[in-house]
Amino acid sequence: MDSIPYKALTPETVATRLGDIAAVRAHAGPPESWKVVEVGDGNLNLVFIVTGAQGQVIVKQALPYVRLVGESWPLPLNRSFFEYHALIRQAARAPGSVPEVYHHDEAQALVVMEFLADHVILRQSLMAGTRHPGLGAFLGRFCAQTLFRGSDLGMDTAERKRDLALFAGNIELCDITENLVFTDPYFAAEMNRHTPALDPVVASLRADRDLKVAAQHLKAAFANNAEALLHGDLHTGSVMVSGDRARVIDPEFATYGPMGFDVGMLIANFLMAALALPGHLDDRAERDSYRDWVLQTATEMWEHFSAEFTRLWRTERRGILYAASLFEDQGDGLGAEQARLDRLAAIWRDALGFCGVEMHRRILGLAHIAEYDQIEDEALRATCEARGLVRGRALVIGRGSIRDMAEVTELARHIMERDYL
Ligand code: SR1
Ligand code: MG
Repeated sequence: MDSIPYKALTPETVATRLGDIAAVRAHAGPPESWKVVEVGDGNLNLVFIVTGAQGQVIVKQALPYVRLVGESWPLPLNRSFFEYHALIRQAARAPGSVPEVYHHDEAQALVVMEFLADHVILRQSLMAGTRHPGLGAFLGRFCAQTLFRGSDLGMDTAERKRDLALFAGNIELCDITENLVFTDPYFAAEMNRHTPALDPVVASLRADRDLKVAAQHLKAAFANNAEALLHGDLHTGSVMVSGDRARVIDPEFATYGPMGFDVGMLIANFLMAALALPGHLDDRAERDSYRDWVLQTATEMWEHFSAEFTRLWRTERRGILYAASLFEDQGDGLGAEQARLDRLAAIWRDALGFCGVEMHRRILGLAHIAEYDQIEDEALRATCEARGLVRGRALVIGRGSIRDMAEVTELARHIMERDYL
């Protein structure tokens, strides 16, 4: 049977098009009762909230182009297929950490999933100065479980190789990351934009040979080191929160890459949230206290990542790497520990570098972040962004010598008191 050709949904067509799907009816009730609104505010897709007699669901559908830019930038629909496959793997590897998937239609490029009642996007919450207890622990465990269990440390070799081949098809989204994160910020690429007052700092970054070389080393690591299945776009816009609950969403950029990429992107987005606070919280004492919470959350994320990675290393290391037959089975538990520490050190170093380039691209590239963009006072925005650029450089260049999160957060505090313009 021929499948129905793809058609972008509208609030008016959702009930007709999805009303017969049992999994959707089971969660939302009969389609006659549905009220549908489109709420997508991301860069790429349509997102509908369907509210019915029985409950609510989210319908996420890919558009055949980049929503942020328009039809002039075509983008394949198969990103929905990769998002679905990433979501079901994350659900298995880190139970309870992602929305439940109810239905996937590959031809229509859509995923129907759990509606996260009362949740908001973490980025918005960070601008509002809201605290979320346990967030760092949740994110650290999510990264450790998805990355360890999605790598040659934890996976069966045949499954891993099949999976690597499957996600190798996510070409165009990888291409976006490769260009937007690692290359475009470092020259005057067509779609870049930045706050004009940053010009002198931007000129000095783009003339910085060491920085450009380091960014390309990081790009090589992203492109060549298929260490684990990554979320691939793990910023604070890809996390939803409600009090002490959190879920990770939007893994359409999923690809095999270095573990430090997800971890570093998260750290970057916490650092930028802290650096942008002068634009959002006026009261100095409140701002300093909230900055400390944000930095502490980033620290806890790394600590919980390390602790959970360590636990998994000791209890679930059943993949082809660092076989127990070479270490524990020979009475050489210390050898396994030495290898674990080496792996963690490599992830840490990578994470710092990825953190730095993520900070640069969110200030200089196409896809900015609300924390900076919503600072209306242009001079203040430039001051905050300049600190982000300087901090980003220090992380990229210093990634081999920065020891721990205490050093990272101390430097962030220091930089927040300085003016680089
Ligand atoms: C053209 S897509 C721009 C950015 O939006 C996504 O959220 C990713 O971060 C991507 O780099
Ligand atoms: Mg996204």
